[in-house]
Amino acid sequence: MRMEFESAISSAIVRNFCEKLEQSLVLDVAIVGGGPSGLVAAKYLADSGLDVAIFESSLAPGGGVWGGGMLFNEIIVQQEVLTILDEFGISYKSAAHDGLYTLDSVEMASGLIFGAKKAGVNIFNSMTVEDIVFKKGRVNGLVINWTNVKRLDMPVDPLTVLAEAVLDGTGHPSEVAHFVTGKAGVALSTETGGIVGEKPMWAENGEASTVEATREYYPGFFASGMAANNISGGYRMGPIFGGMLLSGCKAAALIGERFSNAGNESGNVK
Ligand code: 48F
Repeated sequence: MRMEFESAISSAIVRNFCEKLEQSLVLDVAIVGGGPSGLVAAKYLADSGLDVAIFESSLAPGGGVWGGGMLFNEIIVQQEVLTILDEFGISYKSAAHDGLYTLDSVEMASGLIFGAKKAGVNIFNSMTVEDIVFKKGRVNGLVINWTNVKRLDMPVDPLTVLAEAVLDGTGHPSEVAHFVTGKAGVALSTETGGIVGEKPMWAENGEASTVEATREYYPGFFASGMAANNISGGYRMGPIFGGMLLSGCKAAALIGERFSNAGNESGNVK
């Protein structure tokens, strides 16, 4: 029987979506949250040949970028991240202060998403990470569900995604870190062993501490961006995003290094 036009549309969507999802059930790197740090980390990890997916609870990835500063849709970055913006093809102009640049937050959000996608990252939107897979003393993956299932509190069991490395890019709440401490009940490599909690606004300090705080906090568990800053107790910084982009780069470098070391040990470089 000839396939009707409507059925052809639905069938192609279902087939292709399922193909992407199936490809992402076992990953090298699973990133939670499609904010700026997660998107930058995703692009550079995918560029290096790793299998990477982002799970984003909102309909649109981009996190805190879209809204600029108090919904004035412009954001600020520092000179040292211009090469990252160039690599994503995002434009910027000099601000009235030495070393600061301003850019359109809609271009930045869409440019980061497009860059990550074009590098080969599978991005799943409207999917919430509700737990971690924790086996043999390390974080091994994620537990995912549709955001609306969570919002409506429906009694629907989730699915799982396994990954060699999990990156918490969930921003201020550092949700994955809460699963690691609260559900797995293990200590993170912080001064208290727990989530220290974000301090008030101090822009320069927060920018530096975000990058500093980007690291592995438990075997298999890394954090970037405001999640890292919240875990380690850094200051907040508002609508300046250089630290987020540098944090994404650092996360990609640290996770990438882990894979090259593992590859060198097993003779199995990807
Ligand atoms: O907060 P967010 O933009 O992450 P970020 O990379 O950047 C922070 C800045 O945007 C801004 C800032 C800079 O000065 O302070 O806040 O640290 O994006 C986090 C993303 O994670 C998603 C959330 O919807 C957002 O898009 N997210 C949060 N929890 C979950 C999640 C979850 N449990 N599952 C999936 N996605």
